[in-house]
Amino acid sequence: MLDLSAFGITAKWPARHPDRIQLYPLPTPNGVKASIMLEETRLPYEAHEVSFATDDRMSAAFLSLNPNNKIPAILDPNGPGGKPLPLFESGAILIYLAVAAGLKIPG
Ligand SMILES: N[C@@H](CCC(=O)N[C@@H](CS)C(=O)NCC(=O)O)C(=O)O
Repeated sequence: MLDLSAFGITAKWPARHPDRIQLYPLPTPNGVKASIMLEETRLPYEAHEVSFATDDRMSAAFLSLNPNNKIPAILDPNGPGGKPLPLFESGAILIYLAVAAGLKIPG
C-alpha cells in the first residue's frame, strides 16, 4: 500500500485510499474545477473538504501542500516517475489531470 504520511496534509486529512488522487476542494468557482475534471475523466480520487468556516486553508497541514492557502489542491500518489506529486492552481491541475487521463492537449 502507498504511504503518503510524509505529506503533512495527510495528518489532518488521512487518506483512506492512498492509491487514489487526493483532492482538497470546496464548491467555489475555482474549487469545483478540479472536481469536475476528476468526475469527467473518471480518474480515481478521494476528496477531503477544506472548510472555509473553520479556516482549514490556513492550517499548517494545508499550507504544507499549498503555501498560497487556496483551494483546490491535489496530491497524486502516482506522479511522474511513480513519485507522489502535490499540485495547486486550478489551471495547472486541469492540465495535469488531462495528461494523466491520456487526453490530447491542443496546441
Ligand atoms: N489562481 C487560483 C485561485 C484559487 C482561489 O482563489 N481559490 C479561492 C476559492 S475560489 C480560495 O481558496 N480562496 C481562499 C483565500 O483566498 O483565502 C486557482 O485557480 O486555483
